[in-house]
Amino acid sequence: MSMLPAPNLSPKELVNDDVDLMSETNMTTASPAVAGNRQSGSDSPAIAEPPREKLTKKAITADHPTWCPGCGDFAVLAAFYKVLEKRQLDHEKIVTLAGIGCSSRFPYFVNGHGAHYIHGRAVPLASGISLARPDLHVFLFGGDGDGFSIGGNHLDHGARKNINMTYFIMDNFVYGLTKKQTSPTSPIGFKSKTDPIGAIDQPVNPMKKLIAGGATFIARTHAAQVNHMIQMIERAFDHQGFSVIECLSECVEFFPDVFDPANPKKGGSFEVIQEKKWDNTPEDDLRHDVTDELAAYKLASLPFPGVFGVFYQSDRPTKNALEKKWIETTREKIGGASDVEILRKTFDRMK
Ligand SMILES: Cc1ncc(C[n+]2csc(CCOP(=O)(O)OP(=O)(O)O)c2C)c(N)n1
Ligand code: SF4
Ligand SMILES: [Mg+2]
Repeated sequence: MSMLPAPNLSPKELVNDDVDLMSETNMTTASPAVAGNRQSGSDSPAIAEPPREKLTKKAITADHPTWCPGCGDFAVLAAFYKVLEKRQLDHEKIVTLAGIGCSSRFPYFVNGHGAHYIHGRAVPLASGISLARPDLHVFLFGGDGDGFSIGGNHLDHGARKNINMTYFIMDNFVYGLTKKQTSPTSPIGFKSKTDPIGAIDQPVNPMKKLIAGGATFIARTHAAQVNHMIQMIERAFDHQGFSVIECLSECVEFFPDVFDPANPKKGGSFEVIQEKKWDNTPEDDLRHDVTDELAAYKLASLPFPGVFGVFYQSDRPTKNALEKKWIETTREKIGGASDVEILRKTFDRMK
C-alpha cells in the first residue's frame, strides 16, 4: 500500500519550476494553458490539469499476492484490476480497505490508498472515509468471517444507513487465515477445528441478511466467473449507496471443491438471474424485478448453490447525500460560517 502523489506523475512532473503557483506575478505570465483556464468573474485562476497517464494494470498492481496457489481470491483481484483499467478512475481517488483474513489482504495488492484494518471493523472505517471524502471511490474487501461474524453488526448498520461504498465479500465458507474454523456461512456438517464432528449451527444466508439489513444493492457472483464478477463490480460501483457483492471464492486449502456445483467447468451449473426488461412480453412476467424485496428474498431461499446476479437494488437516499444537505442547511442558517469559526464559537460557548 502506498500513499499516492497526484495522478500517475513522477515527482519531477509534479514540481513544475516554470509556474510558481503562489505568485500572482507568475500567474499573469503563466503558460497559455494556465492563463487560458481562468474562470471569468473569479479572482483565482484555475490551473490546467496536466494530462493523465492511462491507468494500466502495471500502475494499479502493488505487492505480489501471497495467497495459496489456486485460491479463488486471485480471480477476484484480477477482476478488480480489470474494472479499474476499464473505468480509468483517477488513480489518487482509489481507496481499498479491508478487515483481517486471507481475503482481507486485498489492499496490499492494489497500488492506491488503502488500509488493512481491525478484524470486522472495516465498514466503520470505510463509512468515515466515504462521508468525509465523497470524492473518493471507496472499495471494501473481506471474508465471510470478517463480514458476517465479527463484523455482522457493522454490516447491518452500514446497510441501514446506506453509506456509499462498494463492499466485496469473498465467501469461502471457512476461516481461512486462522486455518479452518467454522465460519458463519459454513454448511451444517462441515468438519473443522471448532466443529470436529461437523457444524451444527444454522448458517447465515448472506442475501437474506443484506436484504433485511437495508443494503441498497445486493448481488452474488462466483470467482470462477470472471466476466460475471466484472459486471457485478461495475454495477455495484455505479450504484449510489451501500452496495454489496457476495462472491463464492474457494479456499483450496481448507474447503476445496465446495463451489463446484456452481462451476460448469467442474460439472456444475452457473444459473444467472434473468432481470426484467420491462418490454411487455409474456416472458418478462417470469423475469426478476430487482426492486422487489420479497422476490429477492424468494431467490435467496433457493437451495445451494442458488442463483447469481443482482438480487435487489433500490434508490433510497444515501447518508452521504442526507448529511450533506443537513450540513448545507445548517451552514446557511449560521450565515455561511467557516468550519474554524463554528469550532471557535462552540468553544466560546463552552467557556
Ligand atoms: C478481534 C479478533 N478476533 C479474532 C481474530 C483472528 N482472526 C483473524 S482472521 C479470522 C477469520 C477470517 O476469516 P474470513 O473473514 O472468512 O477470511 P478468510 O481468511 O477466510 O478469507 C479470525 C478469526 C482477530 N484477528 N481479531
Ligand atoms: S488458506 Fe484458503 S483462503 Fe487463505 S490463501 Fe489459502 S486458499 Fe486462500
Ligand atoms: Mg472465509
